[in-house]
Amino acid sequence: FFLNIAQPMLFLREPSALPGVSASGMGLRLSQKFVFLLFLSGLVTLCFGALFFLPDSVRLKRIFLSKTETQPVTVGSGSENDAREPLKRPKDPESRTESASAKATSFARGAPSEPFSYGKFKGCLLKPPLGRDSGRPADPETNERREKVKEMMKFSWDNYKSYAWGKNELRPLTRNGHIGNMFGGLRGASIIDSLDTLYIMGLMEEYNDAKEWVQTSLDLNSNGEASLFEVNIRYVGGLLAAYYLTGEEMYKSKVMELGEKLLPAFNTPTGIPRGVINLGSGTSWSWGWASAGSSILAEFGTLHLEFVHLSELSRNPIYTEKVMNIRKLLNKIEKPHGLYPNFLSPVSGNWVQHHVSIGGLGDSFYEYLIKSYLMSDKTDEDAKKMYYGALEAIEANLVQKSPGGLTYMAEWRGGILDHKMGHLACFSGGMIGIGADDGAPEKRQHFLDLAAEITHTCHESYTPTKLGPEAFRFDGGGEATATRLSDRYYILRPEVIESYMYMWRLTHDPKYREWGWEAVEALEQHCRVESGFSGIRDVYSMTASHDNMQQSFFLSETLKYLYLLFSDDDLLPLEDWVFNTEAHPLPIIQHLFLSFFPP
Ligand code: DMJ
Repeated sequence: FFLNIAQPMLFLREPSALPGVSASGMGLRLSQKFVFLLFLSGLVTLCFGALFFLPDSVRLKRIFLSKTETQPVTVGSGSENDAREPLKRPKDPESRTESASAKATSFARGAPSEPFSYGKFKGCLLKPPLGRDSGRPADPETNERREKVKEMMKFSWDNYKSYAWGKNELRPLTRNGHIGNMFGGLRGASIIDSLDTLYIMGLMEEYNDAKEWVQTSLDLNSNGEASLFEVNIRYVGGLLAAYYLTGEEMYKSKVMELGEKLLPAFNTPTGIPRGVINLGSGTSWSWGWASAGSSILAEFGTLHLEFVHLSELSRNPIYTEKVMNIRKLLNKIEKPHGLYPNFLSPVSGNWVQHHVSIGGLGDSFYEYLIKSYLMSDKTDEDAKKMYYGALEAIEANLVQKSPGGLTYMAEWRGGILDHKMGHLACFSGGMIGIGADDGAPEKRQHFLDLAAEITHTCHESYTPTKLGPEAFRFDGGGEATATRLSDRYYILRPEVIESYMYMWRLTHDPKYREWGWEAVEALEQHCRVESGFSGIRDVYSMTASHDNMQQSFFLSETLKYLYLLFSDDDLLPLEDWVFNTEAHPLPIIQHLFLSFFPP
């Protein structure tokens, strides 16, 4: 492009240098050419200039400018040396407030210019990731319970290895593997989802088998249709966590390779990604079932944590830019009663339907707001504002009290309440709990109480098998009960146990460990089969009908949260780690977010 302009300019400067051309003829042709070339170069300059003045010129600039030129601009007057300083966190958690006020100055230094250093990262953690003694509790009964959970993990893993190795999930009744169509031809979802669980449990032989499989057999050159959300939370999240915990560079290169393959999903008029992407061709489209080609809030809103870490590791802001663009749009768009509906058009950037839910289709969007704030070491103020704003709207419009006194979150359909809560929505007890401390001072206790009430309601739904249904209702005389046959199944989901784990860490109320143990016993009684664990079709029947599926999130989340529940708090301490929505731990790094987006 540049050469085509430069060549005629040379020609005009030195016409006589052209061999075999008479002076007069040359003069005539020269003047014609001169006018033509002048016109042409004017046109080209105009077009080229116009590209840079388009509203979202960042992407275009990226095409024309070198990578270094696209790095964020350094603000303030920090020296070059300052810019290269490693990102530091205070060693003393008490001094966190001080660190927050120091942040503005640190940020003035701009983006880190050195490649990511694992050694420096480890030095920034406040505590050792596995604690003093791998989180082993002093109390013998708790330790026994923890050992039981570890045994369940080993049992699930061994059976997966025997009958489904390399496939996505184990079918424990038929003793074979399941591939499914969520991961676009990627394999080994249970392996990727298990890496960090095996590692923190000290199941090292199993962990090494998993690591070797990733090294030798995880093929990222697949050509199928993948859910952007599922690949992100399980594969990207799983590989990131494995890297941060172990420092194995192989995980880092794999996750970088995979991250790049997800980028074309964002090539839409608004930058809101579509739900499905072909990992080979990069073509993307919306789910057939999503109304009017829309994208789903819980899907495009559950990328932030992983994508910010992809930027951190690669030192390439593109991933953070993609998720910041989503946030920008969500911030700007008008929200009915302050609520975020579940469906948004990636073409117009408008809501498509006014259905709001803290359960399926909405859930982890809210989770990622508060976790983005926490993961940035409390520097990402926008995420904080959006989270507490959303929570206020949820409290004003969705939070209800049942006649029997149970607090629950209803769903909202264009202003009409559906008095139903999904199992998925039960993560919100934990979410509100971890966000309580950073709310307005007069609201902190209230948030903690609300978190405890929601967790209590979800525990109430776990009856009589002591496992809970997919959805439960509070109308028609029901109190946290599935009134429809089709809502009675339990597929080894983690959300209720997830909330027990957070509430335990926050309050140390022994009831959460008791409730967790109830769940362990119920899983053993109703879901354990000869060759693994299986979901069940009816939580109200004491005779189990199994669904023949050991979900990968059982290994990644359910068993991990149970293990953490019975461990000391110094195993993956919350001062240093946030869990992505698939329970993969990602580190809190001071300035992680702001190093690419200074305030
Ligand atoms: C997991 O994949 C994640 O927790 C996700 O956010 C919701 N669904 C499953 C577990 O139920």
